[in-house]
Amino acid sequence: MQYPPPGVITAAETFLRDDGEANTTNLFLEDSEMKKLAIILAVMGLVWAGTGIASASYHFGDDFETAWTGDYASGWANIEYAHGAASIPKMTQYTTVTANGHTITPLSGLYFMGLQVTAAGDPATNWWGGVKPEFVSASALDRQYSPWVSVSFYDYGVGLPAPQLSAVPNSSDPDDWTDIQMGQRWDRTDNYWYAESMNFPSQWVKTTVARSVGWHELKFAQDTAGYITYSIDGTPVGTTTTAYLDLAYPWLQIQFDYDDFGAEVYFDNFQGGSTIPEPATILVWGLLGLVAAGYGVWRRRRAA
Ligand SMILES: [Ca+2]
Repeated sequence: MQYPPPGVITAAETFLRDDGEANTTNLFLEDSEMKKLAIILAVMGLVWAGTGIASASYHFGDDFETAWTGDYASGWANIEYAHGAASIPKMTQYTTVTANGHTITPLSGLYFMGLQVTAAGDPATNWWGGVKPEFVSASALDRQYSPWVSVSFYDYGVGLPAPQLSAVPNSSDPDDWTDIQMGQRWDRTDNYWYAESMNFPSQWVKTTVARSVGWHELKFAQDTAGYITYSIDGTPVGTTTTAYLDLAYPWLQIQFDYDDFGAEVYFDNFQGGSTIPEPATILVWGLLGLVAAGYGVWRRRRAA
């Protein structure tokens, strides 16, 4: 079989909203303009600690409660692929999967809607599909800020298909396009797996966590040394072998067998963030200003 592909994201940093107010950590805000984009952007709450030293909480997410039109939720896009034609996933707001299994605190307190990702590419060439958020600040996910990314997914308890959380963290090797992945595998019915691919192919590691029907949470969290820990439902199950510069470019993936074309998987509560101390706060606010002015920090990974 083919292992899931390393994703190649050529552009990431787009829009961020600075509400300009002092907030408590992880406070979510929604304004009329962002409603049109059907995403929740919660960014940059200044938190003053008891010592008087300011720190900032950067938080982004999408709970998929707001409807969208077209094949991609607002703020989301297809992901590129370095080894051939890009997959063609389709994003649909779902209402049919029970919310009763949710154990993760939702972004906005709403469990009703989620994200269905359906394989919609050419079944002769695609065995996966991936969608990427375009509202994430890569610079705020630098390892010095202890960044994290998580998502809930629904496991039907069968072998097919497989929802996965992925990211393409930067390393010090300019030719590297390593990605990290975590979740189900389409041809495994026992436990959850994670992978770290230094270029190609991926090296999958079986966790000790058995698959079970219902909602589960996948999470990446990076320490200041650069290593990224994989967790399932709050339990750490492994760590990357490489120290990365950041936890940038997260994305969601569906992986399936060719014969299962049209398969679909379910996600909800995609989110992430970091903690930024005062000196960096100034820098990030400056970066936010640049973004607001229309400058994106564009990054291109080498296509193999
Ligand atoms: Ca939701």
